[in-house]
Amino acid sequence: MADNADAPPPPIVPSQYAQHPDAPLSSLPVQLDPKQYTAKYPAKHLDAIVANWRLACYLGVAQIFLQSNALMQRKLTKDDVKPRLLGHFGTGPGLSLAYAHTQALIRRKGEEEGAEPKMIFVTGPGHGAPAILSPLYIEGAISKFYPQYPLNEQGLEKFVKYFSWPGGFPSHVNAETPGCIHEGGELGYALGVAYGSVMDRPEQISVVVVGDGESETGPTATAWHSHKWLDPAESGAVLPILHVNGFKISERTIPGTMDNIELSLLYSGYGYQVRFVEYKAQGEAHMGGNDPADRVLHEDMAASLDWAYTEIRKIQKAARSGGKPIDKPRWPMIILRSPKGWTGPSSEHGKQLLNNFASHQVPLPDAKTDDEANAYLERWLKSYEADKLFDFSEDNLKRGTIFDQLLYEALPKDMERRLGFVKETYNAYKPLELDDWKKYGYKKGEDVSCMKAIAGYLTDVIKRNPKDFRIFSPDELASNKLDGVFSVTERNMQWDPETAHKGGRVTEMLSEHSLQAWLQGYTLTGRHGVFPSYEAFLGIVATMTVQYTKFMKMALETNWRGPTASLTYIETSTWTRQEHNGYSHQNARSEPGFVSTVLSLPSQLARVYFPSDANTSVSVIAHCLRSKNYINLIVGTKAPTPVYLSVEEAERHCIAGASVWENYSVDKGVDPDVVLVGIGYELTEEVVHAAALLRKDFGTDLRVRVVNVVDLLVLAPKGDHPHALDEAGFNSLFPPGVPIIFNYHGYAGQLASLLFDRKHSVGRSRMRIFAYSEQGTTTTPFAMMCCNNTDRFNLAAEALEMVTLNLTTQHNITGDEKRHRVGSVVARAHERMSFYKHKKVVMMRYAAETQKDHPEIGEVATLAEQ
Ligand SMILES: Cc1ncc(C[n+]2csc(CCOP(=O)(O)OP(=O)(O)O)c2C)c(N)n1
Repeated sequence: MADNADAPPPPIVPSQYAQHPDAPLSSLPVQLDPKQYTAKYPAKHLDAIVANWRLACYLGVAQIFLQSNALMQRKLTKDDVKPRLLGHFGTGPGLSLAYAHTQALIRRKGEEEGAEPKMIFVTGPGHGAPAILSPLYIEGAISKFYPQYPLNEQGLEKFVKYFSWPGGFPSHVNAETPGCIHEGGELGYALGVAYGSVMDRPEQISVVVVGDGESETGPTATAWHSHKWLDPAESGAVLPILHVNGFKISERTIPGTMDNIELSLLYSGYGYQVRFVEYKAQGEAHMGGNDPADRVLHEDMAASLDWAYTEIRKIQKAARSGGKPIDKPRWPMIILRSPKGWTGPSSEHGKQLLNNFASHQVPLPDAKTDDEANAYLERWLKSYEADKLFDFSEDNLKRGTIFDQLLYEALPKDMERRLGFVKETYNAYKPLELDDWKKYGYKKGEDVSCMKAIAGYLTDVIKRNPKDFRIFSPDELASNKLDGVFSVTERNMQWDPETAHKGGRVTEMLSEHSLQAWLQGYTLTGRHGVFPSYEAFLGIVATMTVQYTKFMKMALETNWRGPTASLTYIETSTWTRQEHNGYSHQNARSEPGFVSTVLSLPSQLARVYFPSDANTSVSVIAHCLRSKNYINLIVGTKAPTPVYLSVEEAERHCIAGASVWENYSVDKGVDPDVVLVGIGYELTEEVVHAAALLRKDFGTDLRVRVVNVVDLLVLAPKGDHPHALDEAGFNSLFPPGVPIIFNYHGYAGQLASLLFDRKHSVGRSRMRIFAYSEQGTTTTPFAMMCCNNTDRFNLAAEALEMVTLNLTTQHNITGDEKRHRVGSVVARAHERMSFYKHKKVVMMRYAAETQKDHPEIGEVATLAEQ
């Protein structure tokens, strides 16, 4: 197995360019004669594509501008124009073009092959929502999912008006958009999402439009490599369309400054065959999508999609027919060069609109207030000749539409294949086959790595779910001690002969962005995955997670999307055990960081777990894999550590989310003078040791309760989170008036913000929080604790101080009890506190002199006398 390689790696597989080492650069872009392809279709088919496109462009402009008169059956007035002109036009015609041609391709291939292929459409420039909503309305998907917008005159008026209108469709594609599988606000991850959506779906092709501005983002730049993790035998294909309209909001794009040779070199280097489809002006451009150059481009686009489809099928056939898969297949891609603001007004008051960033958003912003602009808008809308594409005859209305039948000649016949209807985009969830986690538990007292315990469970998940579950990991599976899964699976990199074509479930790329995007695409189309990572670096995907959660929240608010598996992150190699990698790897995720990120999500969707041993770890991962529609974050340690709880105890503890650890508390934790709370494995271990120190010194005179919190959000304010403790539950763990010391793995602020609203049941002055405080260096594990004041000596000293202050001011302790207990604790408190502080200094000195922790530190904490 690759992980235990005892032989040198196989030689690098030569690229296909190696067969033509002397080929001139100009031969890199794919050459084809569009007529050869389009001659095969009836002329009506191309007319139908053009009609779909022009109508979609019209409806797109209408959505941006009109609150009434959507059909333009009377003269346009300023009153017809919306008060707020929202949405983006510039990218629209290119997007609608790609959409119309994808639908037409499905139709053609269905006619040729007998069954229409299954495709998904992913819109990178999600700000161009009107351009996608329009064809969705034409194909019937809007009316299916939103019966308030029927395919009749009133429905269309309403559909146009309610774009970017309170209560209507938002300005960016999102979960409310049929067929959509990504949040279209934050640019950059459409390409990766498209790749995730086809993994383990051999029959599926996802067409994705990537904006040329979007292509400048880090997530997109890295996602071009995604095909290297796509085995054409087990997975489908992605057809990227890079939309080079040359401009972003107010600047040229990088691809917009590159010639065809430069672009071919770049994308050929990523491993693609590049086909250019270009708008080549023939004289002055007309508005309305009806100039000769438009028709030429349509022919080229149709032919190029046919070519791309054929190339995809060639690669898949070679891999699937039992013959020899093509090494390093060069997947097709299309670079579409179209002018920004295509089909729109070319200039206004001497200002260039067409082919300029000025048309990025709304080209005629004064259309409501200025007569000239309003008249220009009217000419523009009319230029699409949409009136020729409506058919209000009774026969047509009976068919359930108001659109000319010509339009349907370029749409998939099978409704389920129309891009807004594809089931995989909205209702494909199937639960995993999962075994009872308790079979994967450990004996109390054993030393077991929490991550190895999780890997043990995941191994079984992989065996039971060979096609629906993947691990997306940034090159750290072995380092994170999750490599036990390699007993049943492999990595999945297709350019490495050692891991190609083996059905591996481990998808490892050193790009957290790509992993996140793949996981999203994979999950939103019905499958399951986990994302383990070094704790220090998961924050890289924080904004993507936030965007994804927005998608999920809105998905839950639609009544037509089914559930999706939760996204489950496993953060390990935490700051507490990054003493060897040093300060750069010591992050509990700086604010705003990953725990903070998850805590800031809509609370009903967020879950944060800090398992405290191997058994709680297995219980938590099993729970997370069963869950739906959440963002689960598990933060755990990877070093072998004692199993504190039996399987049964772990189950009870995880159900409660937090409980008293009686075995480490005085008198089972009854009637405590102080509560020590551990959250996170190492932090809990220090709590257990601090309790042991106090017990050793004070016996039962000082009543210490140890609490562990495994489910962080039990501490959330009541009513804020489904897991939040109610007041009785909170008081049960933290009796009123008793000092509490939290030893928390994350940042103090995270915990403080959860506890802030507990003012009634708590009284915050009796709490102290010790947590990671950005102190660290290359040192020993215990010295890391000391740097952050989360060590046992500090906790014991702090506990004693709080108890002393509390006991000396409590007036209800009287008589013998006062003389005995208070006297014996308080009288010795100062001397013991000084000793603990001294001991800490001794331990730090020992670490500095020997590069190891004092042997006493590693001793197993003693159980309380029972
Ligand atoms: C990550 C991110 N940064 C910035 C923006 C703001 N923004 C919205 S549209 C846009 C320009 C996009 O250009 P491009 O991808 O080429 O799309 P198109 O020109 O087709 O509209 C920008 C920068 C964003 N949405 N996401």
